Amino acid sequence: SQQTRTQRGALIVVEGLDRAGKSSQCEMLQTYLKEQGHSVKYIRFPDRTTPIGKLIDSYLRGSANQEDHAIHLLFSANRWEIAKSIEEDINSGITVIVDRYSYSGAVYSAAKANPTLSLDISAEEAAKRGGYGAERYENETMQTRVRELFRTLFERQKDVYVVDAGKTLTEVSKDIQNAVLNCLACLDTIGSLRKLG
Ligand code: 2DT
Ligand code: MG
Repeated sequence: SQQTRTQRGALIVVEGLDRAGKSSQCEMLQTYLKEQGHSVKYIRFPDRTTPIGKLIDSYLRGSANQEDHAIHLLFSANRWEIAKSIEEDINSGITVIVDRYSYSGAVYSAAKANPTLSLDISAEEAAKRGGYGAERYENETMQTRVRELFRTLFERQKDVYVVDAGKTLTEVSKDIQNAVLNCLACLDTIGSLRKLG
């Protein structure tokens, strides 16, 4: 007998700022898709109902503290707790709307971090430096793609200082020194403002 294959459901991730209207839009989208005859589920992260979710909830409400890395991993673990059931739903033809996912995980954690230096170099300049090496990721396709993604990720990020790494060793190290001195000066200013109350 021939088995009918279920059409796989879609995973629809909705990301954005607090108060952007994500939850309302997710609800409306869910209603709409149901009217169109789709099987739909709407879930959100953090899922505050699980044991890990309860820890996250008390952190967000300010009633408990967590070390920055620990809370980052708890958010991530919270997604792993639910991942299996999302996969099962999608495989059984249910479309799953997700209110926040790993992009929020990356962006909200990065927003708390210290300034970052990104050493940027073009594929051509890099190639002039005597090949890529022999390890798994050291080939032109991968390097070009990774560079593109770094650039897109850092483009609008104010706390990422992009250094042109195509210059000479001394020039690049001067640029890095200046960036770091700026950053230390900023921390100094913030420090004295804090002391003033
Ligand atoms: P809600 O207001 O949408 O419940 O989110 N957050 C969320 C993180 O910092 N990391 C994550 O991985 C996720 C999913 C964004 C509560 C807050 O939790 C933040 C806002
Ligand atoms: Mg919120």
